[in-house]
Amino acid sequence: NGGVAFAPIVGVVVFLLKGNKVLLGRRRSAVGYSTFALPGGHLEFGESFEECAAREVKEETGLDIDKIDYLTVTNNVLSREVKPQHVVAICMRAGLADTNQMPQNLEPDKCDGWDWYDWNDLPKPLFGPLETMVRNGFNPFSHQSK
Ligand code: 8DG
Ligand code: MG
Ligand code: MG
Repeated sequence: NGGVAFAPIVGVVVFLLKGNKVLLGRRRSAVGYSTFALPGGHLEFGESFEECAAREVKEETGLDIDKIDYLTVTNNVLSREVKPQHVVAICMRAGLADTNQMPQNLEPDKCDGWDWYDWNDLPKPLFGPLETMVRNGFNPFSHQSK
């Protein structure tokens, strides 16, 4: 759980891509309240990044993902939040296992709902860590996974 953390925590976030769109939801959590963010959550004991990505996307949206790969990592010190936290975010990319699947809002206490957004016309405000990536020119479509 991502409450007050006195040590850095590991997050896994997923750029779920469909055509030229990415899945985002407006957060209801205290951290990043009301900002648009990727699906994702915290790495659990023993999980691979891919397992965590698939589990969090399933828990939050009901979607099954595939072609999961690693993109990059970001170091986010969210010191100005009501619940300050320092999260190392592992950023993954994935596609839909079945392109006809529709996202469901399975954690309505944490999110207002999921939708697809054109990468060139992202909603505002973005969650701080995502905003920083976009400002730095990060592009999940063209990024070479390593
Ligand atoms: P969990 O209890 O399900 O494990 O956690 P969660 O409630 O789903 O966690 P979260 O706040 O959605 O996010 C996981 C961590 O990743 C959190 O410390 C914030 C960080 N994070 C980023 N960027 C993004 C992002 O774009 N989306 C999400 N969801 N989290 C992000 O650094
Ligand atoms: Mg979660
Ligand atoms: Mg989450």
